[in-house]
Amino acid sequence: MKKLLFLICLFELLIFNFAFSDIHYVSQTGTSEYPYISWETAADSIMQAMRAADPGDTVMVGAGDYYPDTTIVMKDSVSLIGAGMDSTKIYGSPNILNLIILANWSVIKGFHILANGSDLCIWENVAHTPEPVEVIENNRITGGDGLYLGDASTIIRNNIITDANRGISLSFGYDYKISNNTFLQNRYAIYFGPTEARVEITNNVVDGTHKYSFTPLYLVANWDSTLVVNNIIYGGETWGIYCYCYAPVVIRNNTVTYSGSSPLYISGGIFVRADQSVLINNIVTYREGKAFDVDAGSVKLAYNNCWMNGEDYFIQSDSVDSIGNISVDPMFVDSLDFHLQKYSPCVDAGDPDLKDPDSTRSDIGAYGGSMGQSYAYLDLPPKPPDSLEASFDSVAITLSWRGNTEADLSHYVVYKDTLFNFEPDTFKIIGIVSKDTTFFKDFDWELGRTYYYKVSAYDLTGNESSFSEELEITATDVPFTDEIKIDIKKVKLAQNYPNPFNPTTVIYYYLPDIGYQPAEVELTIYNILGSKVRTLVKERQHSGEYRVTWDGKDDEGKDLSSGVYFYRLRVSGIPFVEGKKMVLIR
Ligand SMILES: [Ca+2]
Ligand SMILES: [Ca+2]
Repeated sequence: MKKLLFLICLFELLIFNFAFSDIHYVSQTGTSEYPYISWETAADSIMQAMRAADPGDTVMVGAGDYYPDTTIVMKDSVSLIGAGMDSTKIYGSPNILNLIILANWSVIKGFHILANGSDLCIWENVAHTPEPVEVIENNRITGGDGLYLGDASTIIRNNIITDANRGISLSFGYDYKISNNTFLQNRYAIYFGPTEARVEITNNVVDGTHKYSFTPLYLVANWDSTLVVNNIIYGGETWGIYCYCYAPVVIRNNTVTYSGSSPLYISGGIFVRADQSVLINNIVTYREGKAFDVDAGSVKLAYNNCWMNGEDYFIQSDSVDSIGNISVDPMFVDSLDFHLQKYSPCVDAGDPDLKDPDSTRSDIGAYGGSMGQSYAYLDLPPKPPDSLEASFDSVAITLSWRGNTEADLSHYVVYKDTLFNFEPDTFKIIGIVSKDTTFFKDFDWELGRTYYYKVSAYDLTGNESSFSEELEITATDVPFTDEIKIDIKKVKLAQNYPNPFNPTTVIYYYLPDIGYQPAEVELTIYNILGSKVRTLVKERQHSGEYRVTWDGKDDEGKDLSSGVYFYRLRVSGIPFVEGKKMVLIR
C-alpha cells in the first residue's frame, strides 16, 4: 500500500513537473510549429516562443545571431536561456528602444545581448508584486545603457558588461546583489541615483580605463544600506567609488588603483559622506587625487593601505576613528593581478576582528576578509629598478635609480659592459649596494668610450629581478675647454618614416621603464605656428616599442595642407623629450 502511495506521489510529481515546466525552443533551423516543444519544431523568433510560454516555463534559444524586430517582453516566471555568452547573440536596433523588458521572476542566462542602436539592453521599470527576484547571470551585455533596473529585487552575477554608458543603473527597488561581474570600459560601471534599495556589490572587477570612463562606481542618495566588498576597481577619471549616500555604507576589502588620465578631474579613490560609514581593509594606490575623502562624522576609517596617491587620507571631520592605516607598497603580483605576494605588508594587517577564509587575521585588499579568497602567496622577485640615470663630476660616473619598495628587498647589483644590449652575468658585476643605497659611483672609465649599464634588485630569499633599462653613456671632451661631459641615451623618439610623406607616415618611439607603469603618454602633432593639430596618442602605456601611423589629418578628420609639422612625445615621469620635424606633401 505504501509502495502504491509512493508511486502515485511520484506520478503526480511527474505530471506536476510536466505541466508546469515546459521548454519552448527557438532556433534558426526549426520548423516553427506551435508550441515549439522540441528543437525540430523550434520557433523562429524569441517572442514567438515567449508567447507560447506559461509561468514556470523555459524559453531555450539555440546558438546563432538573433535580430528581433520588436522588444522582447518577458512573461512572469519564465526563464530565457541561451547557449552561452559566446554562442547566442541578440542584437538590438535603433528601432527598438528597450531590447528586453523583464517581468516578475524573470531569469536571463547565457546570452550575448548587444544594444546595437537600442537605448537599453535590459529594462525593468514596471510595477511588480512585492519583491520578486530576478536573475541575470552568465551573459555578455554590450553597449547602450546596459541594464536599467527598478522596482524589484535583482541578482546580477557572472556577467561581462562592456562599452555601456551606464553598465547597470539602479533606481527604486528592494534588494540588489551584484556579484562576480566584470565591467569593461563603461562610462559608469554601476550608477545608482535615488533609490531605497539595499545594495550589495561584491567580488566585481571594474576596468574603467576608457577614455570616457568617469566614476566607475557612482552611488548616490540611497536611503537604506550599501555594502561594497572585495571589488577591484581601476581607472576612471574621477572617483573610483563615489558614495553620495545618506545611509551608512560599508566599503571593505576593495582595491582601487590606477587613476584617470585627465588633469581636469579629481581622480580620487573613495568618497564617502554618510555618518556611521565603515571603510576598512581597502587598498587605494596610484590615484592622482585624494585616496580617501571622508566628509562625515563617526566614520570608521581603519586598516586601509593608501600608497602613491596625490594625497592619502583626507578627512574633513574630527570624529573619524582611524587606526591601523598604513602607507606601503602592497606588493601586487603584477600590474593587473592584485593578489598579494608573500611578504606583502598587507598580509594579516587588516582589521583584527575579521578573519580571512583561511582563519588567519584579515588581509588588506580585494582578496582578503571574510568574503575573500584563500590562496598561496607567491614569493616573486622584486620589480626591476627603474628611472636609471647618470651624472658626472669629472672623477666618477654616478649611476642612480629609484629605490624599490618591496618589503622583502635585500640589495642591488650593478652590471657594466662595452656592448650594446648586453647580457648581464657575474663577470659583468661592478658593484653590489645595500637596499638603502640607490646609487653607485664608477671610477673606471675612459674618454671617448661608450659604456652600458644595467641594475637588478634581489630579495631576502635570493630572487633576482629582471634587469633595468640599459643606460648608454659616453664621456667626451668639450672642445676648447677643460670640461668633460657625458652623453646619456634612454628614451627614443625616432624620425618618422617616410619623410617627406603622403599620405601616411609612421612614428616610432621607445618608452623606457620608468616604474609605476602604465605611464601617461602623449604624442602630439603641431603645425609650424605651434598650434596643436592632432593628438595621436593619449593613453597609459607600458614600457616597450610603439609604432603609430599618422594619416595627415587633424583631430576633426580633415586633411591638413602641405607643410612642415612637428611632433612631440610627452611621458609623465620623464622631464623632457625632444620634438622632431616632418614634411607633408600633398
Ligand atoms: Ca590573513
Ligand atoms: Ca619576494
